[in-house]
Amino acid sequence: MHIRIRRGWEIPESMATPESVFLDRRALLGGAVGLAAASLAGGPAQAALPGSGTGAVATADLYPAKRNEAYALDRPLTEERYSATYNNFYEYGTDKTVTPASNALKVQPWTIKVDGLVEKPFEIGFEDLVRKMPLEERLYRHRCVEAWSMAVPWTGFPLAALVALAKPSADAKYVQMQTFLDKAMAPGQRAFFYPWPYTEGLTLAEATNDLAFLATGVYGKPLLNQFGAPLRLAVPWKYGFKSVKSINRITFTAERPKTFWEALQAAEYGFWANVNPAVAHPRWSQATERVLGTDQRVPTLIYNGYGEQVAGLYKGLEKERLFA
Ligand SMILES: Nc1nc2c(c(=O)[nH]1)N[C@H]1C(S)=C(S)[C@@H](COP(=O)(O)O)O[C@H]1N2
Ligand SMILES: [Mo]
Repeated sequence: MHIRIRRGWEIPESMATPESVFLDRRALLGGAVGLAAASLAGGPAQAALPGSGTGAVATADLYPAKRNEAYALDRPLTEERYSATYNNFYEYGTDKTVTPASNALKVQPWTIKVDGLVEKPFEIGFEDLVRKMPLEERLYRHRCVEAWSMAVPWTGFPLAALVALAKPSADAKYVQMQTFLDKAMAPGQRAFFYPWPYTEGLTLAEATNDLAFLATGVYGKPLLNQFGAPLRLAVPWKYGFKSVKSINRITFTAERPKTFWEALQAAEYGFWANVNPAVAHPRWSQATERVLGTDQRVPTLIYNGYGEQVAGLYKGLEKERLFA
């Protein structure tokens, strides 16, 4: 039997959910679109982890990597059976059950193109890249803009290490990261009204912050496809949509990149997207979050609890829409 002391903030969802969230939920179920639709409902609690996704088996010998204890958690890890069966990966469908469809993702071979404002553009095979990089495990929180959260053990390397490899020139101000574009491999990309490929971006200062992480694995093994194999971003102080999956191109630019969700719906999803419980989404509150795999709803923290590491990045940017 599993007994656990409930901490102060771990109050049941029924007690913590403000009425506005219940109302929003009803509105959403009444026919809202895309990103929000499945958000506030419960995740499927499947008995066994489906054998979905091959991961990058050629690099399986690198796992598990040594845990970096500097990145500790204030909450239990989300069990893999929940986090691996409740995913946002629009390339494979707009509901949370993309796991079977994401079997179509082929991650071997996988090449990453590094271009734009760099000393010399290059392409590098995923396996070459990952074997060059200092792999470590970090426990990170993840807060989706849809008001659910998880806590997972990513394996990967600091994005700063890739920036160093790329040698951006002095006029580079942003790092744009993109997912592959291949309608045959990703049926979701046949939906023409989305601005494929999925594109995200950070300022160079954000990208070289210690917390910005490129994940190649999770739960001590290579990423399963549904997590965004073979290479995905993890920027835990920002809403989850910033953490772009299945990256195959990294471009250094002088101009702020237009991101996927910004292109689709700029009023709701901006470039900065830093987590802030005090700034509501236009259609729902961000004050609390449902913890995946539990019946709990907990308060959301400013910068998702990572303010000490990242708040300084935003000094002088107060006029920007930092929290949406
Ligand atoms: N390419 C791509 N990356 C993506 C998404 C997506 O649909 N496509 N969804 C984003 C969103 S909204 C979230 S919350 C996280 C989900 O990551 P997870 O499935 O590993 O929990 O991936 C992000 N990265
Ligand atoms: Mo998300």
